[in-house]
Amino acid sequence: MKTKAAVVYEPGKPMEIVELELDGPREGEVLIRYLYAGLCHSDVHIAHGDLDARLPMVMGHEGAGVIEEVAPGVTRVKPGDHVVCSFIPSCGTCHWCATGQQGICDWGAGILEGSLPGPNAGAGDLAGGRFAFTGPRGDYGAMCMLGTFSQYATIHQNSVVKVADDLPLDKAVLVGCGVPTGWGSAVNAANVQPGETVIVAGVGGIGINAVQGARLAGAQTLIAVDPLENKRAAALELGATHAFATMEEAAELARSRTNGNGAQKAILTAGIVDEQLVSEGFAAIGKAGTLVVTGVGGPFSRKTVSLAGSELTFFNKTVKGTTFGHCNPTTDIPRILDLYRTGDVKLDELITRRYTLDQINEGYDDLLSGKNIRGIVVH
Ligand code: CXF
Ligand code: ZN
Ligand code: ZN
Repeated sequence: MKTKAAVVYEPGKPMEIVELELDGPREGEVLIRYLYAGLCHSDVHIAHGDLDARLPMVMGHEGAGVIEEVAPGVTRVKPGDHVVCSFIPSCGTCHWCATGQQGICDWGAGILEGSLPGPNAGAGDLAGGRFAFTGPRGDYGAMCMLGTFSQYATIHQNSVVKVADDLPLDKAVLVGCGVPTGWGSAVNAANVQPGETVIVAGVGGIGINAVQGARLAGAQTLIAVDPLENKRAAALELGATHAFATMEEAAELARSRTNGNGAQKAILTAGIVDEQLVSEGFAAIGKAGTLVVTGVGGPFSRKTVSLAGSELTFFNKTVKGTTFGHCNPTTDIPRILDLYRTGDVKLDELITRRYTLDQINEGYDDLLSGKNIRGIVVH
């Protein structure tokens, strides 16, 4: 069948809208009609060449839609089911899935090749090396084995999570990457406890959800850091108790709330985390504090960082990296959606603007200029 999709052909060039041929589902795969896709900074990292990827690639890794067709061997979903896609698949049987760590399933984060995690993330092929999209320039990969900036895609059942029919998919789409990555970085990775002083640096599409997670986990002083006023305002709306433009101001407040010790937890979620932010975050946490670093599928993935050795050891500090906020897609996507139903996790408030697929480059211009918490494509 034919499908219209937004494709990156060359790093640094705008995405192009092209018509592609889509091969139907084979063993274990499904045909999905995407209804909505989310705009995440990681697409830009590939489009700009910060992350190595085989091109051309159909972009987009936040998606929600309807299952149109299933191939033999599919047990997770049936035609007509509403699903949210997970940017990391969960095979259910690898060591990580079997030990409750689906967010690093070998299918999605298996082999560190170049700067991209996973056997398929860099090439965008399906399991077995097959490319479902083909077009004028041969085989086209699908970002994170999804390619949600296409009207239709053939994807593996391991990449989808069934959701209730009455959930609005334009909100649920955000629970495929940005929301669990941020929320889980506070709830799971940082393990925020009631009464703690927590700093979240970078409160865009990921960090705003770290704020939501930390609030729900009971943070007492919850400090958002972002240079942009609109982001700080959104963080205050969604649970931050304070918001500053710099980490220095946040660290000072954290010390004043902890007898001079420093924050119990700091979470770095900026689209571009750099070494300076890591050392500032490390300095902002106190004795026994934890610094969590997430959302860094950009230039940071090629960097090394230095930490003050004496603070690391004398002060029992922990530095923790996290992908997908240590969430398990098959259980945490429904869990977060349940919290959305009860009003404990806000999703509607995260959507700044809706775009057509043809407006995709405008959407990314808005993302890069800091206008959006999250933009979504309405297919
Ligand atoms: C990214 C991580 C790096 C590879 C592409 C997907 N995750 C979410 O944005
Ligand atoms: Zn993402
Ligand atoms: Zn697995």
